[in-house]
Amino acid sequence: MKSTFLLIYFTLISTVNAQSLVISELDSDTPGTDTAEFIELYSTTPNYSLDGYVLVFFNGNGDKSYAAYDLDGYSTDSNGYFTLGDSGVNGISITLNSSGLQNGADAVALYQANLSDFPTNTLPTTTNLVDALVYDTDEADDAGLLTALGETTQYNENEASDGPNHSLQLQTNGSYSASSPTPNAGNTVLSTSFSKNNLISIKLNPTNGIVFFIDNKESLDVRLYDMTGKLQLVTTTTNYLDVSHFTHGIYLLQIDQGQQQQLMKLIIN
Ligand SMILES: [Ca+2]
Ligand SMILES: [Ca+2]
Ligand SMILES: [Ca+2]
Ligand SMILES: [Ca+2]
Repeated sequence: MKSTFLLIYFTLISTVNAQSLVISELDSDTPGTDTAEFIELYSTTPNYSLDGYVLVFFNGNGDKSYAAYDLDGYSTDSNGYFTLGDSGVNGISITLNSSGLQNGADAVALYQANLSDFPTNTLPTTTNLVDALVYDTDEADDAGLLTALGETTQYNENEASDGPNHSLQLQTNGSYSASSPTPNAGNTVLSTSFSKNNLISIKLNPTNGIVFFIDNKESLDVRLYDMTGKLQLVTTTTNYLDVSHFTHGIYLLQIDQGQQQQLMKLIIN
């Protein structure tokens, strides 16, 4: 049992380690004629160089690429954000071309590759893939895109029935939820609803840096690891965890309650 936990633990550590740049937000469907679309990337390291990265858009109709953006020469800003979008969107560094960002079922994928590797109509691949988001605005799941990009979940920008006014935003557990757009800034929705398989639900208050354990009454043993796997915090708590003194970035949160254990990615803004 213990060795299984350790295996899962080290697998997660290596996954977190490898993911220094993520797709943190996507807005494909915007009011009117979709002139406020954007994609936000986030790095745990401020001013992170984007040399060697390319962002590729895949059309779910045919599952081939329809646009690609070379990120060579760019870097994330002092808060770790980098945004591509339609002209006029707050904080964009690259303006999307006329093909825009399709409303789904479609995908965006971040690769460590060259622009020349992804001419229009290239098939999706997991080779050199850094991160991917398969999304829709009420369309059915595109199994082809999901499989080709190694993903299991397609996220719905219209999940709260307000797709034009919502974007998909990365949550603390690595999933995406729809809320009011926050281009080039911290995602506003950081509360997380876990599936019933998970031990507890948490809510992160990004302003105060407090992780709340929702409706939990039992004592929890909590450990927080940084991206190098170094233990940063060990404590026992029931209701909340104060992470306000940690520098922003991606951490691994390990929660033990009796014989149960939960591991999750925690993004501290
Ligand atoms: Ca669109
Ligand atoms: Ca499409
Ligand atoms: Ca939207
Ligand atoms: Ca954001």
